[in-house]
Amino acid sequence: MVNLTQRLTEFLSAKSFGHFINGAYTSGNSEETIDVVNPATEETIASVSLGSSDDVDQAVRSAKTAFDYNSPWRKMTPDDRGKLLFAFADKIEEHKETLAQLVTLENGKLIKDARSSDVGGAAKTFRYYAGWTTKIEGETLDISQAQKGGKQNFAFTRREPIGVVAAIVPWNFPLSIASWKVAPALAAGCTVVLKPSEETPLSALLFAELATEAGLPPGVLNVVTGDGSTTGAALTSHKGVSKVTFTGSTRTGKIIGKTAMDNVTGVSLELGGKSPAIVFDDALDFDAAAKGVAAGIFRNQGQVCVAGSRVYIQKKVFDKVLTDVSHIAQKMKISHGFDESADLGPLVSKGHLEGVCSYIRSGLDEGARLLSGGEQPFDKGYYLQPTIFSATDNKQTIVQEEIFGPVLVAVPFTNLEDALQKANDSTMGLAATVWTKDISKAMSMVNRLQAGVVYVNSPVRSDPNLPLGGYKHSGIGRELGKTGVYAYTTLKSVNIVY
Ligand code: TXE
Repeated sequence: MVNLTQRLTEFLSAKSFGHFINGAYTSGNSEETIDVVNPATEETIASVSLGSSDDVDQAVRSAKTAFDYNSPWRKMTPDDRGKLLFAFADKIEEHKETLAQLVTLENGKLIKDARSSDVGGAAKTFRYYAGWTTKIEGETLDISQAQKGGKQNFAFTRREPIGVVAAIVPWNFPLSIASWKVAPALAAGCTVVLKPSEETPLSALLFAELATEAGLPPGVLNVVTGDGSTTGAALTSHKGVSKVTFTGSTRTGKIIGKTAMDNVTGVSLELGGKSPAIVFDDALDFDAAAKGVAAGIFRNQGQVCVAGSRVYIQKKVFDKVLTDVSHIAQKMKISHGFDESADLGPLVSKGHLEGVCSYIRSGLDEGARLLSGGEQPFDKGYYLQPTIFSATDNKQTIVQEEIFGPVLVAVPFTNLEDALQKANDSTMGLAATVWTKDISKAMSMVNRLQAGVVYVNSPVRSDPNLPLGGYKHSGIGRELGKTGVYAYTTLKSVNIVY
């Protein structure tokens, strides 16, 4: 199908993988393993160890030792820490093709997206946060405490790294989402235990290997593979962890939030979305709007937290815009991820495909009109046609629940108030897009949409300097940007009386 790079061929020749702890592979304490399956061929690529609580404990201890006040990592100047992160970004770039091929093998996504979003995105994020290591700052504060004998106060705050970070990541962007957590945590001076998704653990292991090759001291970045209920739960409940950062489903986010609270551990949660795209009848350029709506839902097979999965189109242009989006969907080439001309690859797993298909059935059962797609095009592989529904009832399951697949549902609206009411009628609030040439209308939407990210006249894209996170059930806290690095610090207030 494709010529794998030499590094990847060598990497995969191990066939079964343990955890990456303290700068080296360990065999793991558990006999249990998890198969990693190629979603395009349904063949097993390799197997990884299912991390036990002992494995997790070993990883957290290693991260704790690396975080010790006298450790080489803690003694490093911010500038040197920055150089290491730059070196890691260079390593990621150097092995771009290897990492991208691995992500495509385990996730199924298009290699061009793996190159740009996952690997390119990870390198960009590490470079961005490498620059932050030297810019973490506290404040000096005038306080009102009277001191006897002419003495004075010198009060200030300092930001300190919070400690060992448990990073739990999903499968949809295995490397870029990992980097949104690992890069700022390391920039702040923390150490990390990363638990990748059981669907996509291999790229995280190679990522840690490369970090070590770039010079990261042992124990600073550890990877424990495994599932959620055993490995993930052991990690989020470990008393040695000072901060849990999670991206995944709202259901799991709630469990993790409760567990973190039991240990009074800091937590940030980036959960799912049901993000609206709102197209007004005065949109600047309807072609661009249709392309933007299609890109917003079909990129990465719709497995994107900010995917614009429900589109609200003003009545006058409803049919026109929807016909244009349907034409784009029908022309999409469905193929395996290594096909450079493909537009849509397979979904990540059989289980996930079945879940998405059950939403399609629910759409039909609840009376939504299927305009395009809805079928599995091939016998082998977890493929699904790009699917478009039209619905009039905003309460239908497919309009309300995150499907996380290439399924778009379109609903008409009459005016701005109607669009806002429908868009905000959701338990989620991660992102939204608005398509109009009227700046007053755009700003009115920007101000009133209940969403953590709003894009006008463009699908949502991530940028290391633009915070990402959600309103309502879409999460707590923000990743990326300055907020993203300060999330891994804790504040100490100091007063020197002199
Ligand atoms: O997510 P989970 P899944 C949404 C999307 C998708 C649904 C289910 O709607 O269809 O979630 O996907 C780990 N303690 N998103 O099952 O369960 C798990 O091992 C600690 C949106 O993949 O949330 C994996 O590493 N960890 C999303 C990670 O959590 C636990 C991206 C995510 O798994 C755990 C992915 C536990 N008890 C899915 N249970 C987004 N926001 O982008 C599971 N995990």
